[in-house]
Amino acid sequence: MKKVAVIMGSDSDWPVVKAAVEQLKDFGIPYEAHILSAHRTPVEAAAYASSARENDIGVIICAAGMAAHLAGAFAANTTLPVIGIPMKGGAVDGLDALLSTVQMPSGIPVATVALNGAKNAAVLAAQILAVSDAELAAKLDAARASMSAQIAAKDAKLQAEL
Ligand code: RP5
Repeated sequence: MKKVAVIMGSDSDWPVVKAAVEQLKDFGIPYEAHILSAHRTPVEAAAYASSARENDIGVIICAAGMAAHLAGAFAANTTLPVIGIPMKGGAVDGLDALLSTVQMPSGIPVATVALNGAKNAAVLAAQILAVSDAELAAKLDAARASMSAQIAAKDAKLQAEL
């Protein structure tokens, strides 16, 4: 199976981003995680993105806050799918990161999840890899079934209280 690369702009992003890594572990997806910055380590970030495909990576997740150019900078340097996580925080609590991540120019997409949406970034990465992996697709189906069962149990509990 191809790896998922989980990239964050700062170690301050890690407490949120680790939820993506936990989800990848749950699905048994190989991953690597790195701190790279579009602004503070631009050369290293571009080199990582440019060589990602030859390094057996299938999907790249990029988390960044404020003037969040990390996902866009990665997307500019690879044709692998890039998923952006805009991070809450800063003077406008993530609105800047959301717009910086989602408003990409035509032809260079970034699939943007919600503010701090680390778990969904990992699930989306899994769904992309599962296009050509039946075993992983079965794990995704099982996770959906488990979610449905949990909601049904909560509804039954609610009904008992009415
Ligand atoms: C962004 O700036 C990072 O992704 C982080 O969300 C934010 C703040 O970074 P630090 O100043 O905490 O390193 O580049």
